[in-house]
Amino acid sequence: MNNSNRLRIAIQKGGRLSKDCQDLLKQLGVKLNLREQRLIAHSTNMPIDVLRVRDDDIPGLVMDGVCDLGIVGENVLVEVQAERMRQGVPSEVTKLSKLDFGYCRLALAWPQELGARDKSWFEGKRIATTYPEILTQWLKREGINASTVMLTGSVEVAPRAGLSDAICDLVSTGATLEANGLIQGETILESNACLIQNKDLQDADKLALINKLMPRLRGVRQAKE
Ligand code: PRT
Ligand code: ZN
Repeated sequence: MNNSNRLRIAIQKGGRLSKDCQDLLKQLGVKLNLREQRLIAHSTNMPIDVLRVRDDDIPGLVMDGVCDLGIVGENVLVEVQAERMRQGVPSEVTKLSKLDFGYCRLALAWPQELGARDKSWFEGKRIATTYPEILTQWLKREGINASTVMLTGSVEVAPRAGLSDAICDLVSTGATLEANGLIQGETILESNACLIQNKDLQDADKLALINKLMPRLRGVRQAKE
């Protein structure tokens, strides 16, 4: 558990969500002394520490109470939750808010030369993905027997490299799929960044600080509408 009396927030260190997370904290009035290489940044005007880590670690840090809050893509949250549930490890968090950045969709894709395909084509096929839990659950729901190949990067080259028949990857503009000669199919998850809280957080001072920040967050989100 986070025994420090400072509210600890986990954000992505370097990547697509980093700048938006830093901008959001600024808009909430949290002043940070961010030094590039530091794991922890201390706020200079509020009892808040910001932990900068890989996005994949954020759900677990919040679920285990190492951090009180975290900002992470729903795609990563759902994947980690499913994995931990299967392992019988605590996997619940309180979702405080959806955020207005990090939008993407997790979608199936296959080589263009195959042309249009429906879901039944995936029967017996091998699908490369970074999200094996979400994909396996979807395949089960759809009654499709297909195998998954876990790749943490370069998923889009898997069919060309002969590693898989198809892929299931995050898409935003679709340019990566197109550049790799892939057709986008069914979306199996839509995702935004979200703010999560440890579900057992009871420290009154920290809860009061969160209650002070939440109306500001709502204000920031409304201003964007
Ligand atoms: O190092 P670390 O583990 O922290 O970072 P990471 O490399 O795992 O993640 P990162 O920084 O790439 O993405 C962080 C989060 O941003 C993701 O978990 C999503 O919630 C969100 N996000 C939004 C995206 C995209 N859009 C996105 N387009 N994450 C990845 N992509 C990739 C996708 O995997 C594919 O390679 O971008 C490519 C497709 O983009 P388009 O525009 O060509 O379709
Ligand atoms: Zn990651």
